[in-house]
Amino acid sequence: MKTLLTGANGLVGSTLDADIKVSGRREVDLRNWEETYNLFKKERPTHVIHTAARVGGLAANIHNMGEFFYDNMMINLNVLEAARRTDVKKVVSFLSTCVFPAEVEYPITEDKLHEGEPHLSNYGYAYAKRMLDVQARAYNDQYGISLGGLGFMSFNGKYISVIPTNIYGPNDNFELENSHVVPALIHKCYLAKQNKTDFMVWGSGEPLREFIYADDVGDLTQLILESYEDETPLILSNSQEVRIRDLVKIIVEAMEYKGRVFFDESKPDGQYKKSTNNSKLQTFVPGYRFTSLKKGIEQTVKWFIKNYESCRK
Ligand code: GFB
Repeated sequence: MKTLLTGANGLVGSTLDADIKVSGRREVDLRNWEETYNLFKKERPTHVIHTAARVGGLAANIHNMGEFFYDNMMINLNVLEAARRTDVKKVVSFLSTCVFPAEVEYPITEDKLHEGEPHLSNYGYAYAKRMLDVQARAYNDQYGISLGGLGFMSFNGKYISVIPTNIYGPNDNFELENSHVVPALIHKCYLAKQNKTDFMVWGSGEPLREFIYADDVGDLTQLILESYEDETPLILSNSQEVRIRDLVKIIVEAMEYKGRVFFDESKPDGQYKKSTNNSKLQTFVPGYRFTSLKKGIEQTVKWFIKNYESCRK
């Protein structure tokens, strides 16, 4: 197995090991077909973990809908097509539970992926990521397992989509405005403590989210690359839901912040919830021990304070 990892310096990418690590646009701009195809022709990987994407939190998605659609469409079209043309045996690509329909019967299961419009706050990103699943299915159908001339099975590659819930952990983007809720609030709480100011949280604090620790996503991804034989998508979640206001309590405790917390209801709440059913994952990895939110947040806060000067923010 010769593995190529895209997005190697990202939140999930930094938890994974690979023979070839591609870190960011400056190295290879995956929106550019020539650059992407040359990379695959030169490196000839047998397996690909495709984590590279244009990502961001609620505000970034709302304010850059067109760019999130275009960049992710181009990156995914190029990576899967270059993989196909260079006979890659298996590609594991990443979606996110925000791509599921906004109006859906909860809990979410994999088969509901295309059953209606996604939430408006993730529109561009969600449809681009859905098309990644469509591309994977279309490629599996045309280029996947086929009966060779003499009735021998010939295997021409498998394209799999994994669908994690909100991921958090070390090496995240802690930028105040455009990052996801966990890194944004860790950074804001840190500054409120440093500057002895109030800790401002967006929205009502009522929405519900499921968070999965990046290291757990890394573990599961390695297992999926090695032994997940099904072609249908797989939700990566621990199905443990938390209200944003309770997440805030965990961050305040981990940061030992003693000041006041305010909820700024002029800021968006986004989707109310994205509750998942992870029974398919439980069947694949029975009894997998997920990192608890409390422990994951403590480790991320420790990492952030230690790497404050150099981390993405
Ligand atoms: O993580 P987040 O930006 O994305 O926000 P989504 C989650 C929730 O946290 C929302 C609240 O209800 C926000 O109102 N929140 C409170 C904050 N304070 C803050 C803050 O300071 N910053 C942020 N960012 N949120 C994303 C999708 O949706 O989920 C992405 O837009 C991706 O495409 C990601 O799928 C996993 O969970 O709402």
